[in-house]
Amino acid sequence: MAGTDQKDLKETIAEKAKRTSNGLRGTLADSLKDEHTGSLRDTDQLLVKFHGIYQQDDRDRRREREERKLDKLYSFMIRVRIPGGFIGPVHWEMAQNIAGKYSTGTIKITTRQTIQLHGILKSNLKPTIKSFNEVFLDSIAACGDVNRNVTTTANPASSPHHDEINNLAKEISKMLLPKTRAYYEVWLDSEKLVEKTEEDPLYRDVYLPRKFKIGVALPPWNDVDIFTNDIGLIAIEENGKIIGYNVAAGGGLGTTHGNEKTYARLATVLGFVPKESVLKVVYEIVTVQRDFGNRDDRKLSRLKYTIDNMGLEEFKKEVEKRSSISFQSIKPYSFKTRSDQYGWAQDAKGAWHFTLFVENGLVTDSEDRKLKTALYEVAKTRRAAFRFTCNQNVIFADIKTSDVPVIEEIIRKYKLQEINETASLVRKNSMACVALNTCPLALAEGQRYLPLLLDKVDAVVTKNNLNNEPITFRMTGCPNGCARPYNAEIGLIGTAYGKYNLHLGADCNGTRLNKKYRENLEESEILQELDSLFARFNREKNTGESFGDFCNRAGLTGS
Ligand code: SRM
Ligand code: SF4
Repeated sequence: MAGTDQKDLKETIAEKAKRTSNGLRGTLADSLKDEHTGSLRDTDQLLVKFHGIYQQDDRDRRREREERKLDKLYSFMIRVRIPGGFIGPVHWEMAQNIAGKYSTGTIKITTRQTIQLHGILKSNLKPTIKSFNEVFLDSIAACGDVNRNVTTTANPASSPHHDEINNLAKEISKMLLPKTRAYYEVWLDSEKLVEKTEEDPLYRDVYLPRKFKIGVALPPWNDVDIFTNDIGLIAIEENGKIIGYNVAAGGGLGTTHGNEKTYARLATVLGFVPKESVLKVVYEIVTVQRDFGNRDDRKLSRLKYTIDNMGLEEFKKEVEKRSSISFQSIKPYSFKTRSDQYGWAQDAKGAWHFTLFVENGLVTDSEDRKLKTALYEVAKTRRAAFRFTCNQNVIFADIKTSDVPVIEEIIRKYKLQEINETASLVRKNSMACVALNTCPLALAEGQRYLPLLLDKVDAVVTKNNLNNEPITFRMTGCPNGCARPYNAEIGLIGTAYGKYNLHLGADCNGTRLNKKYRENLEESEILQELDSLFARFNREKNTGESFGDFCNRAGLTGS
């Protein structure tokens, strides 16, 4: 093996792709020009994720294309970077225009407060990114082994400190962006600014071993599902001011069926840091993960494994040493809900916000519901901004009192309030991931199936007189956990087409994981199990006890 050094022998394909990428450029420019295929070169498929783009193919059409001896039907998904989930009306209007012109037309609000477009052809990638850039939106680091979209408690009416945590999310996002100009060169045809790869003291040429996620929560609201993040910052308020943050680390949900070494984990609260120290601490947690994270096995490389391998105390000490900041004792806090506050709410500054339930985050027009048209009209008024929630919903936000009637008129015209009012509580507390037909990892359906299943679940709920119970119900098409099913009161995790593991026993505020209760259930079995569980819950629950707490108390958490 002449010319192969020790490093090459040990290095995984992903690590080598990063190290030799020339600042994430790879051969992307050439891949894009190649008109013989709708696909990118193999290594470029890995690198393009750091630019917020995934290569996919239409899985519904795989068999037919195979029979016709055709290549897969390749297209791309773009995920925009929107820290805190806030964009203006101009941005939303542009997103819809782009969606109509270059993608399937549907916009997906994700579980991390941003939006995705699917079905973009290779030749339309550059025009798409250029159009987003016209309104100063980008997709840098929305995916890849770097820090991803930073999430926050969504509704400004939750606290007078909402602006402050939003600004923090933006600062963190900016601080942890890769320094390379590759995005601008590849997609926006910017001139090459430097011959050599740009200096990046954080990511260097190795980036992180794996994806990295950060959220900021304002108790008592936990819509951001703070403990599922690699770093969760919990704002602590004293005397009407945010004085600092309890820092939690090591959350992550992805597991692999059959790989016992993988597990879902909620973040552990390390301690309190004053607000002037929080950026430094966040930065150094990231450098510890960069230097200590597992680069040999991507299944075991998230921060949760790094912490468990190092030991919590050792990990804490390393962060303290690097940041020269000592964690103080954890300050008291408590979460009371993960639900969005549907309908109108006014914030401390007097602005109004209308939260709309968007089932599984899919903004589209159907025969009986013109959701996309309604959102476009709201944007056109320029009287409301848009805030996405980690529950895949949208808030028409920051509306002056004098502008409320204009927005109300659109809400009435498109019967949006009716969506909020007619959806059952379980449905309003449900989420599904994308899964089929675009997700290459899906074993079962997600967002296409959950609404149909919930029609039947709703009937079982009603039969058992539980219509007033806001039970969290989450479904994913595989064990990666994109709709955070591992801390839902009812979690359904796809194992094969039409089959799901049923998990029970998480609490309603997102502070306890559930456990696997039954395996490989088909729809009829799911409904049967839920019927008997709901009947028992109705009979035996204590006053005020949530379904998850009941399952946990009753030991309904294991096969
Ligand atoms: Fe996710 C991979 C969709 C939130 C854990 N996720 C994927 C991919 C990109 C599949 C792939 O690798 O090719 C999916 C694209 C499907 C498609 O066609 O669009 C995908 N994940 C999503 C979204 C769109 C689900 C949704 O319906 O909203 C969410 C986008 C969030 C965003 O805007 O950034 C999404 N993914 C999550 C979350 C929830 C969260 O972050 O709050 C998780 C669990 C938390 C965590 O990270 O542990 C999550 N996604 C994963 C994993 C497992 C990671 C792991 O540590 O094992 C994968 C697979 C992987 O990384 O190898 C994955
Ligand atoms: Fe795809 Fe699995 Fe994530 Fe669902 S949970 S989007 S099936 S990776």
